[in-house]
Amino acid sequence: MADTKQQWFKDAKFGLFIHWGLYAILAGEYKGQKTDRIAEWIMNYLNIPREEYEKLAEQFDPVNFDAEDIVKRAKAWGMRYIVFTSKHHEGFAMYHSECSPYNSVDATPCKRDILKELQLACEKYDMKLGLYYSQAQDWHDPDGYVAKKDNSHINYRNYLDRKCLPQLREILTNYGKIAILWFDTPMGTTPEESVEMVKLVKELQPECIINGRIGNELGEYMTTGDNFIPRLPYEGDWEVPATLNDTWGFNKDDHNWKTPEEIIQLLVKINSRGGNYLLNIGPDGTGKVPEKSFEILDKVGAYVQANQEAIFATKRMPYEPYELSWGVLTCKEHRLYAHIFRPVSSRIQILNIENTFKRAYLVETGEELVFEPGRTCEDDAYIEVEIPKAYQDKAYYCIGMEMEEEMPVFAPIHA
Ligand code: FHN
Repeated sequence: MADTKQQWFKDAKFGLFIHWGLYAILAGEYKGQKTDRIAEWIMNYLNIPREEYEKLAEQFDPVNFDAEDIVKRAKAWGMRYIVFTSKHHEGFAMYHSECSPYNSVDATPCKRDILKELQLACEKYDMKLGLYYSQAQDWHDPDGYVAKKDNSHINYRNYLDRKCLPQLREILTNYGKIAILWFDTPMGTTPEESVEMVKLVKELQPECIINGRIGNELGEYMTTGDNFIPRLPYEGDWEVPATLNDTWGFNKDDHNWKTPEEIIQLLVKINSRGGNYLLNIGPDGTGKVPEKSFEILDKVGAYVQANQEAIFATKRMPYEPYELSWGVLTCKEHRLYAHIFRPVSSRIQILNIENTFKRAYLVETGEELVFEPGRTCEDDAYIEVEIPKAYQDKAYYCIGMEMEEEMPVFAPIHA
């Protein structure tokens, strides 16, 4: 069972992923050719030669990037950590790297160390900072892996010694406390090579958590597939990396945004099953985050803030019901929470929680609610909670219930 042994990660529940690199300048289109796939893969999908692609760095002048603004907003949305792409598969470092001039300071007119800006903003607003680093795929380095292409000629060892390991050392040395090292697509990385990376991370920052995509089962928590939610509550520490539309990097033609309501439901569903939701934004080539992302996240943030106690530090539901026709349950210690996503009429009923209920209340206001525990003719325990008149045609609110006994942490749900 994956265990980070770090309470902050177990309690965090909601984080912000930021995918940003040179691909944002192309925004899904190169020389009139578009990609309708994830836009940060444009170099790979459209077979853009390395010498052509790297010229994008000369255009990198993100006048609209404001690290503080993003961090402040993430805080307001209730997010507890940020994971930023220090180097994605394209190979471009978004910080001042000594071991490769292909970076946001040396190769650009703006000469900005983006990671430093983000680090300072995170420190100022007390936000945990994690770093994404593409350890195997590097489409710029002749010895890095390139997915979907022939890799028989590469000398991965060479790339590890020249670029990957030295860059990991840099990002773990020059940018303060790093909460997570977020590896991705290990490709042909051997167990020994993954161990080298783990050792380096832990030598430099013993408390830095390593995600599941280090590969070779060496991660300290499970990273699910992109946008993939386990069907049932899942044991241990885990996280779902997810998009707001269909891309990570900015794509000007991707307007397939999820609604705020969908995102709230996904967040609570993931929390109810025991996981964290790492939700992405992709700034454009100038560093501006799409307005639509803000619009969605402002609404999600309003729900999260109003119902914080029913989200943060919750535990996975130990047994059914996890979901009901009107919404999803979360729990922690002596409390059970009913997140209501569809209007219910005058009451809700929750079956099968064997406990003594002491109190029911509206989480956002603290208003006490009338409740009645009982047993069905089949002798199943239930609790019924009366919905106040003003809420009877509403959705997206939460009811808290206090119980005599703590919810058990574990029950053999996969039996
Ligand atoms: O290939 C990457 C992709 O571009 C993106 O970074 C996601 C985020 O989880 N990870 C890989 C695909 O799973």
